[in-house]
Amino acid sequence: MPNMDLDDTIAAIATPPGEGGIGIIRLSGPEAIPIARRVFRRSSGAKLNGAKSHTIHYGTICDSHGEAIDQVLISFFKAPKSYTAEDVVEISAHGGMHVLKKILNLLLAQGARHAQAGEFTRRAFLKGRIDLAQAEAVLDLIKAKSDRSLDVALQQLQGNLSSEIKRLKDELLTVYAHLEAYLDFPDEHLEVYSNSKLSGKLENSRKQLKNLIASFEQGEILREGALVVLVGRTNVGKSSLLNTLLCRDRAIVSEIPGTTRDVIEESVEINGLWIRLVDTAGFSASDDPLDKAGMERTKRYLENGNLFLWLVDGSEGCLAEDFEILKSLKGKKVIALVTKTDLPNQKEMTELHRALPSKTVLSISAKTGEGIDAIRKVISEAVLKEEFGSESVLITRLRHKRALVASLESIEKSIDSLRQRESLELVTLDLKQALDALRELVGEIYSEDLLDVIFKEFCIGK
Ligand SMILES: Nc1nc2c(ncn2[C@@H]2O[C@H](COP(=O)(O)OP(=O)(O)OP(=O)(O)O)[C@@H](O)[C@H]2O)c(=O)[nH]1
Ligand SMILES: [Mg+2]
Repeated sequence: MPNMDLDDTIAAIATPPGEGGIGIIRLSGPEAIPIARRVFRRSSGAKLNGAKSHTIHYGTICDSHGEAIDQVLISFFKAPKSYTAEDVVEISAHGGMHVLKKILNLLLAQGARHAQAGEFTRRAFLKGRIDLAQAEAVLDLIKAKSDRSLDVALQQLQGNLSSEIKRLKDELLTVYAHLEAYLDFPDEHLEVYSNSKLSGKLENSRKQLKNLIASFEQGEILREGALVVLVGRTNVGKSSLLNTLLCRDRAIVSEIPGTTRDVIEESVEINGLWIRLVDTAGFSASDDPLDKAGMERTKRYLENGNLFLWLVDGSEGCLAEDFEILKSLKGKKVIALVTKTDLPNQKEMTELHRALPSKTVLSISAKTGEGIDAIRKVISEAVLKEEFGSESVLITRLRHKRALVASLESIEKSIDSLRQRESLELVTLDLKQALDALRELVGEIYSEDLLDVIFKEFCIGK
């Protein structure tokens, strides 16, 4: 990232492009307050001298010739009690792009530098106001699309993951410091932990790390959305169900088999969860090249779905082809939906009930709405695991998981070394690596490249 200097003052429009009620421009750095004073006049025309931290003032932004640009509210936050832990000024102007750009250009002409993406949050991290996991949570919170993903991001921002990592680190550090002291001062007859006490402590850390790593599957689903895939023969009602769950007419529905040929993915919030619903081309043995291409695409989704809704037409019964589809879902989480229950002549589904537990079979009608709320309930129950309540600390990012796995592997190595009665130096070395991996997770150790990768996902002005 070019021109990243922590000693200069940065400025950016913090609200999204387009027209809005208000638009906010943010300034941060040592010159933030002097620059703001130069461009702001109180409504009385007086300059703003000695504005206190955490105060808001009404007035006008004027250019270098004294020409008014906009009437604004201006807020002052003096270091370190601000978002970046630097002096920060926020100008709430009218929310039009032209006026906001004019004010921004004025600030740049007064010596501010245009901020890079995520640079305000990067400064908050570099100044120690938040750690790296919290900085990432800022982005997750902005991008959250459901109650649960918002909840997880907010808890991470408030430090629940950071405290958990700190606790793990402290436990390892106690063992590490003890071994270091013992090795550094061999003549002082310090008492070393017994092998079993050491193993017990490391085993305990191992277990906690494993539990945290195991939460990733759930955490990732909450952050990125669960992939729920609708599969079934042609004409069983997949697209009709997609439309019903989305509450809009998204996919074409017709009585012609093979209507849907491409995969359609749309997102929707279901009971507080972000769900990526996928309608697929119906399974068919057709030789038509377009049908075949559609089937290929459907098959790709069979690998990655978190949950599969297997649709069977209740007015036609469960046919051999239906069971073929179920076979291709072996090992996956499947819910069977018997569709079109509004039609007469519903067929017996004895074999279907025999093949699946009763809790996972529902009868539905996209036409009358029967069973649709029940599907929503079953989807959310299948996606949200009971053991992860709203208070649980969840790992939501691959970067965090990788750091925890690295830490776990080092601890397992140290446990092995102890078991094989290797030298304590070796155990200490592994412990140091386990600790370093945890430090990387919260950003006590970092590279500029890593920060570039993390913060480039942010918008400018955050
Ligand atoms: N009576 C009744 N008809 C339905 C219901 N759901 C779907 N249908 C009808 O069944 C036919 C096929 O519906 P689609 O939703 O297009 O089925 P599909 O599984 O997407 O079919 P393909 O895209 O060809 O694989 C249409 O004529 C729908 O109107 C239902 O609940 N009740
Ligand atoms: Mg369809």
